Amino acid sequence: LELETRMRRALAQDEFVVYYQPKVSADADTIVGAEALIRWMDPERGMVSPGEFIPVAEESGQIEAIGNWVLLHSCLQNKAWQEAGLTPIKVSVNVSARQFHSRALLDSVVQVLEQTGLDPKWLELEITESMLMNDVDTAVRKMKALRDLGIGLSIDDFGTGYSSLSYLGRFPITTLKIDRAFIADVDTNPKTAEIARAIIGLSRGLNLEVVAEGAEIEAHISFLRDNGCDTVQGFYYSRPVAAGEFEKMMRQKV
Ligand code: G
Ligand code: G
Ligand code: MN
Ligand code: NA
Repeated sequence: LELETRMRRALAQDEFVVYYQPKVSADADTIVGAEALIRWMDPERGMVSPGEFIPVAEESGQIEAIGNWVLLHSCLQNKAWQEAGLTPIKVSVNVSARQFHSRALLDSVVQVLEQTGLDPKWLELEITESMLMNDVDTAVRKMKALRDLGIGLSIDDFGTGYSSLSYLGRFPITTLKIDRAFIADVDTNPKTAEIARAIIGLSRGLNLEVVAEGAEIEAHISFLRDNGCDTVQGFYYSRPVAAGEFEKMMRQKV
């Protein structure tokens, strides 16, 4: 079967799963958040990577249904963790370009918040710079409407897009997420280290939370901690894991 057809069946037959990757506070070493990342357990082909099927879903329009599914399930899960008495965390959900530009996004978020009863401050959407640049005014209006709901907004893969820094002050965002390309050689390349320091400084100056992604080794962690990065995500702490395993990590702190 075509990927598109299999995806339609996957949604109906519950073959999608949300995995969670911890975001850790750089100074306290505690889990303060998670990125929700979709996984597809195809009964015939095993695990299919979102890098493979998200672009197809985006093309075919299925991304709206899949995106709403991820949003609902990660908010239900987060609410369940809170009701189980765990320290509240913020869950970040990736939004694709087509979802961001859809008229239905705002209503979908409102509906999920109502349906789950999750306090909006525990939800954040991750968007990329490239989604915002075609029509900056419209994007800013959409971001403001989302922020008015009380949720957070993060710029994902920051530093790799083509947005002008002059727009950064106009975007009503709460978080900058430094792309992992900058983190990878922060301990070996002095120029990369300087760029990472500048992004951290910029975020602090603009009162934004700054998250580093792709921290894989102790040297990345110590660099980020020493340079005032708030939050760190990466294989050093954990790969994305199923909800049950994530809950175990939260109970053990990291
Ligand atoms: O988790 P992994 O590294 O395999 O993710 C690959 C890509 O798929 C990343 O760019 C990630 O942002 C994207 N992705 C993962 N889950 C989702 C999702 O729920 N929605 C969207 N739009 N993209 C996702
Ligand atoms: O594009 P986006 O930033 O949403 O992609 C998120 C993906 O990045 C996650 O699904 C995860 O698989 C991947 N990722 C997370 N931490 C690391 C890391 O430490 N190293 C590498 N290479 N990839 C990571
Ligand atoms: Mn992301
Ligand atoms: Na990213």
